[in-house]
Order: sequence, then structure tokens, then C-alpha cells
Amino acid sequence: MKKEQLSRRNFIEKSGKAGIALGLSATVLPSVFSCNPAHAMTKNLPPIPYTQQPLPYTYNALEPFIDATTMEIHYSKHAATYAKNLAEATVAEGVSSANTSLETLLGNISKYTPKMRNNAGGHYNHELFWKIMGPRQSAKPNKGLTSAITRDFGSYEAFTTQFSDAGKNRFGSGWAWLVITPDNKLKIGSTPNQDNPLMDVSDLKGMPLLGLDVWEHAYYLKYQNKRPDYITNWWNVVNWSFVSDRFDTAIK
Ligand code: MN3
Repeated sequence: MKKEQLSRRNFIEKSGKAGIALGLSATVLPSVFSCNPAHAMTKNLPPIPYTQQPLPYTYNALEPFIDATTMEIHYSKHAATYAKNLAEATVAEGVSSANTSLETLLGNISKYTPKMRNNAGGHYNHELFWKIMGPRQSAKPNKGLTSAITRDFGSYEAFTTQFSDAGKNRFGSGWAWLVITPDNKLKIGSTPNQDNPLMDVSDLKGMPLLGLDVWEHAYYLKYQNKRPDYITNWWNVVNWSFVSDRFDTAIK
């Protein structure tokens, strides 16, 4: 689907029964969305809870690409610690999870301590990471996401190369991301440490659709210094049906 058709379709869907939309150019999109930056940023995607959720599969489910020991330590030690420290930081800094979504907190993270930034990011990033992976499956991005990938990166192969490079080239610890921007474009980038594209301090901004943890704790036991091999194998466990659903919700 061509860019203009996609934008126009989204606009018409968002406009619901407002027939007047039909007469407007797709170029009005950004100003329409700037009326509601919260929606533009979070894209109606379900909020991520403040507490660690059960892993949606067993520790060995991603073998042989990600080994069970790495998964166990990653989930039950590293990620669990981010969730615990986030809970402490919210109490200490007066954040109520009932009044403030994690996504809203991340959007205002510059107002909080480094402890909040590191652990709110760490918790959010891992909760998403577990869901965007799954046991090896044959699924590829669905039609809509494939069209958007082709539109914005040229081809699926060009997309995976660019995304993999973002992970390989992130110096030290961090994440590679595929995000959807407020004007419904796909963008690839990376963030250091546990930052993410929802944060007001991040250069890369958008709603994460896909994220790849390139901290050594995510791969060192099996891959040691060979981060590129980890990234190549990681594509085998991407849960494209989850990511495609996320994309479909984001453009509604
Ligand atoms: Mn990690």
C-alpha cells in the first residue's frame, strides 16, 4: 500500500463517520494529532503494568536461540530487580500507579531521579521484550505491517539489516527499537542503558513496536562477545503475530 493511501485510510478510520474527512488532504494529519499528544504518543496500546507479569512461556522455550539459563537469570534476577526498584522509587517519589500510567511516567521521566529513570525504563523494556518473543514460529509481519515496512525501509530485508545494525552499533549497553511515530511512520534507532523512546529525554521518540535488549546479560552465557550472532539468531524468536497486532492497534 502506498504511503498516501495508508495515511488516508488511517485518517478516515480515525475520523469515524465524519464524512468531511474525505475532502481533506492527508497532509493535515500532524495538526490533527497534535491536539492530543498523549494519544499520538501511546497510540491506544494497552498500558504495561508496574509489576512484573508472568513470563508467557517457559525458560527453555526460546532454545536453541536463547538458552534457558540466560532466560531464567534475565527474567528472575535482572528484570525482577528493575520491577522491585521501580516499586521503591514510586513510593519514594510519590508516584501513584493508579493515577499515572507507566507510559505517562516515562514521558515525564526528566522530572524524576536516575533511579526512577533506570528502573521504570528497565521494567517497561523487559515487560515488552518478553512479549515480543516466543517459541520459533513461521509467522512473518502481517500485510499491514509489511506494507508499512516496505514503505519506510524499502524492503523487509533492508528493515532487518537496519534494525540489526542499530543493535550491533549500540556502544555498551542498551536497546534497538522499531517505533511508530505520532504521524504513523516507522522508525529504527537505539537508546543507551534502560532508556526508551517513550522518554522525554530520548533522542529517538515514538511508541515501541519491537525492542531488542543488547545488554551483555541478554546473551553473554551463550554468545560471549559475539553480539552479532545473538542478533542474527534472535530474529528466529520474534513473535510477529504480537508485533503485528500492536501495529494494527497503533494505527487505529
Ligand atoms: Mn535485559
